Amino acid sequence: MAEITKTSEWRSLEKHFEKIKNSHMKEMFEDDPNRFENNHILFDDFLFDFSKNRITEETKKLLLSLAKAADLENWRDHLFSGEKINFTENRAALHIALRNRSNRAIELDGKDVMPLVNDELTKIKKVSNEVRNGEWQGYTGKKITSIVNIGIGGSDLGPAMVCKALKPYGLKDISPHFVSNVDAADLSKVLEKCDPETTLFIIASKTFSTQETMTNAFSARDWFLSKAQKDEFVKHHFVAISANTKAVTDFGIHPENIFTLWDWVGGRYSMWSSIGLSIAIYIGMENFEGFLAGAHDADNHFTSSPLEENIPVMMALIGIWYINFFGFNTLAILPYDQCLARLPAYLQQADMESNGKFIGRDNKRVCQQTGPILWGEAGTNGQHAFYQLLHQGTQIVPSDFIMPVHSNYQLEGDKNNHHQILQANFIAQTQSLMMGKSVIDVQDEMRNDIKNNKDLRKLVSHRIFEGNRPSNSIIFNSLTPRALGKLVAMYEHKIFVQGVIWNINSFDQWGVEYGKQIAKLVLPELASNQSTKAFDSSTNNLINYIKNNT
Ligand code: G6Q
Repeated sequence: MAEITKTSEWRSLEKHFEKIKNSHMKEMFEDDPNRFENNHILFDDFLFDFSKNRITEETKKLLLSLAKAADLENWRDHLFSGEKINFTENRAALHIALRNRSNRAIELDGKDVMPLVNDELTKIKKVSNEVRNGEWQGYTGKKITSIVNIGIGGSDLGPAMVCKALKPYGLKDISPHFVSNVDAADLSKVLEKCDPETTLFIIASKTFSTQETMTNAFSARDWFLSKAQKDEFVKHHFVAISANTKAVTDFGIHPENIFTLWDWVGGRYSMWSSIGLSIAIYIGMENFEGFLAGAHDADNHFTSSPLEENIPVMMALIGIWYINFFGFNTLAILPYDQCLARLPAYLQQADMESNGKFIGRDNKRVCQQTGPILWGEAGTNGQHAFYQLLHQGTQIVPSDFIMPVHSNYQLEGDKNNHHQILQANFIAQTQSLMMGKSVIDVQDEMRNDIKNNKDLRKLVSHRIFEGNRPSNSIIFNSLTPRALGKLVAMYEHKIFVQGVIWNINSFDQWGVEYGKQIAKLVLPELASNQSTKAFDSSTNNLINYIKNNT
């Protein structure tokens, strides 16, 4: 493929950008009474409204041509047919097989992977049922009441986000905990809440060599054995999910307690696999299957909807429009549901680890910006903090507003309409970011309060809102396992589409591997009695300062 920025489609977008870069959405809405009609997609109970974006019919047409020029449809086929598109690791990216509820054959190296996936699901079902119904007992015969997932990055963020989001579906007498940071504070705080007799540790690590996870796993085992005393009891309290069976066995986990992961499942795409065991235990297998089914619905939508009616495709193209043409380099994820508080962190990994790359598939430096800096916070909390910058900052932050129509929570006899207030805030924000507030409106508003014209003139400019700040609105019926599966999978495909257009490999993560590598070089220097000269002067002095003050 030709360098994307050199294609005629890219050049047409550049020209078009010059034409519309100063257009205001307010006028676009005034000019076209059907703007919403023409700029939203309904998919099951999902409404994706992208009308509050700085796009015209022409923009959409040109962006869709860009997707075609990048051969998107073919790449989508490569992804779904198990080709080794993660070429730097010689791996397929087959997370879609993990949630393939149709059970159609998906071949890798000429072999259907579905029997493997189904066997693993059967095992997840068996263990999660046993833990939930008390058949799985601790070493003193007690039922499990705490599950502690020890993992980091892709082996933590997904299950942690989902268990929080789907708490209303969770079993009341089991508490899920997540330990990721090697900072002892993380594990200590969780252990304070647990009893060795009733705790099941899930050691989640694809490689089973990640320093943070292994350190926490060894400490958890020490904590357990300090009470249980006998190694043979480890079997009742430790299970592992890994692609590295040997390392798991060496750690002392019973072979029956090992769940398999394959190299074709990337860490950040792994919560659909046995990495989701904590989810299945907490919300039950039926709900976990609902979650998978939601993702499968999104997969079908992505593969079968025409590009212009395809939510992940349109999300991706709008993102490209902002990042590569307007130079708006961040994306805010703003869920108006407290249960989705961890969604921004989850998507931050999914997006930034997948598309934070400067080398293209052609092994050359890319000529355009790639993945956005993704961040966010649950609404309405963000409104009382960083939304100031969204409304009046010099940088423009395209934002995704996400909200269910019905909340899973209702206060008894709720006379105060919590959810309606939340909804009103969501709508008010997207509307005002788009519309802004003009000088005349501000003057009218202030005239009653400030009688002195001189003061009025001075203060007006501070209260003006330029508007024209873009947002997507994603509204769905309620936060069910199926809806959550759908939502996350749509973002996964949005990320994929952008990776295709930027011609990068969205499925490796050499930056993460680099972090793992360098920490191992520093550790012995910190541990030795000698002062270090191994690195640059800043690094040496930081290490020596810590040692001198320990
Ligand atoms: C995800 C990344 C990374 C990974 C963690 C944990 O895509 O590869 O976040 O999940 O580094 O790795 P392990 O599961 O091997 O411990």
